[in-house]
Amino acid sequence: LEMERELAEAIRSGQLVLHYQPILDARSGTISSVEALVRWQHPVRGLLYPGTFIPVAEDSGQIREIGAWTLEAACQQLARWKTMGRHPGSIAVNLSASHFRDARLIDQLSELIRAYGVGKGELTIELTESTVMSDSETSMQTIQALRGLGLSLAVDDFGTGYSSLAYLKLLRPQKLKVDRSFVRDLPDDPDDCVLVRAVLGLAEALDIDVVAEGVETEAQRDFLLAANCNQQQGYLFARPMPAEELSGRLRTWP
Ligand code: G
Ligand code: G
Ligand code: MN
Ligand code: NA
Repeated sequence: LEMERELAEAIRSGQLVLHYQPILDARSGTISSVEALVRWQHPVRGLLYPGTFIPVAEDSGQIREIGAWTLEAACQQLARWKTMGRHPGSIAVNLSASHFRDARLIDQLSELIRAYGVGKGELTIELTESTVMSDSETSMQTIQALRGLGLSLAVDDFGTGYSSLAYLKLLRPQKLKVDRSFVRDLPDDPDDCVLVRAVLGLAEALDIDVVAEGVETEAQRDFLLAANCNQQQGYLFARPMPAEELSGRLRTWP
């Protein structure tokens, strides 16, 4: 309860910050998009990571407020980078299941897109398999609405949840993000090698892009490149960092 009260104060008084982690074309080393990750600059406890407060916020319902704040901060940063003559490609925002199911989400997004001049594909929504799979009828409608707004859809932590291949065919997300648990033991674990190649084959057949998460070693990078998985994210390339640190590395724009 103490945390809940503090979190309400944090949202109100601007203690939340976004850090950005680039997703690279590992072949050329250029940044193709960035993922926004929320942090809490706590006045006493220092920089807190989402694992320490997102679960609390999910229980208290504050996750929707955090989500609304995150979406706006990301759109604002996108506009700022464009004004600076820099472009992140696309900014990806993680959306919680309850915010995804919130009836106000689509209006919120369409207002942000208008207010910040967000172009088609410039904002990506990351959803987990369990989020899209639950209540699939309503999910489909929300996904169609997101797409109608020109947003791009990524399935996060792919492979860790319950999902059917039928939903991939139906949803046609732009991106699958292969969970880092499948990347960790590459290239030594033969099962993971087979699994990752299978996901890549499936995605290629459905014309969906694949991002490998949690790439930490050159051996992982090289295995993935050889398997034709160019889009990679992980500590090998960069950790999540404040926007100002990333600005100089973004492609020039227009
Ligand atoms: O750096 P890392 O500790 O940032 O993130 C841990 C987890 O928190 C990840 O699973 C990520 O998806 C989640 N997360 C990070 N930022 C947000 C956010 O803005 N909203 C939601 N719902 N989850 C987030
Ligand atoms: O669930 P989601 O994919 O949104 O989580 C992103 C999380 O993964 C963030 O906490 C981010 O800090 C973390 N992360 C990013 N790159 C790496 C990496 O190379 N190794 C590990 N262990 N975590 C990573
Ligand atoms: Mn993510
Ligand atoms: Na993930």
